[in-house]
Amino acid sequence: MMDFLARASRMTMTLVGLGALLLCGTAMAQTTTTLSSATVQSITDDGYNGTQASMACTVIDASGIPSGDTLVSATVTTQLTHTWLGDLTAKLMSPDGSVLTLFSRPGFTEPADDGTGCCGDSSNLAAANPLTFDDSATNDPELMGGTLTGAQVVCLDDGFCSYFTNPGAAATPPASFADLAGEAASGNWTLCVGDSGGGDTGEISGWSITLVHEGAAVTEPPRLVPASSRWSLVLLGGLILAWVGFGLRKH
Ligand SMILES: [Ca+2]
Ligand SMILES: [Ca+2]
Ligand SMILES: [Ca+2]
Repeated sequence: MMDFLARASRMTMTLVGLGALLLCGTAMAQTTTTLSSATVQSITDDGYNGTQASMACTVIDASGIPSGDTLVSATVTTQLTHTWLGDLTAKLMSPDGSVLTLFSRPGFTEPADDGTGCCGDSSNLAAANPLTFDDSATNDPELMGGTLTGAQVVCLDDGFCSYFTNPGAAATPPASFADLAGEAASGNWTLCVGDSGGGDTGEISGWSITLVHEGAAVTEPPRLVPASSRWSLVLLGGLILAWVGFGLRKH
């Protein structure tokens, strides 16, 4: 008899718990949005001086994401066409105004983020061989092209197509995509590329960004149970009473 009552009590508690979950819910969905730009923007040869104004920039409009959503994580894929990649510095500007340097003049330890000094890696970048920047990647972009000779193309000829971010002499934070977590996801994301050495030229051929974002946590207020569910609860209650009664008669 005691065993039966204990089982009945446990079942009742379980049903009460399930009912509470059905009546009060917490909503916080994560969404992944990938947006791309096919805008071609030529990069001024040897024009970089450390300012955004001295860089070629193209914008991805992410205003379709709800304005209250915050960023969880991001990755960027660049399509750059350029010889002598060591000329280049690439930066991502967030809608909130943060500047994340993806890479800074690979192969050259620049004394400052101002375009002075010379020279980085001589390998090439091609739009047909896009590069992905991702916190979980294992390749350092400062070593980009380091195993290639002459005019070989990164990713195509060395298989190194994914990199983490390395700001070099550029100001931090942010130093990684993780440092942008909690910022607004909605708005304009901008890729800018500057060139710090004369003679080799190129362009931004396109790029894309993948944004993982989430809305604010919302605890929904308790709801009145709809009429159809009320009849289900009455039926369930009746079944429990019948089961308990049957158990009592048996004992
Ligand atoms: Ca460097
Ligand atoms: Ca090289
Ligand atoms: Ca150049």
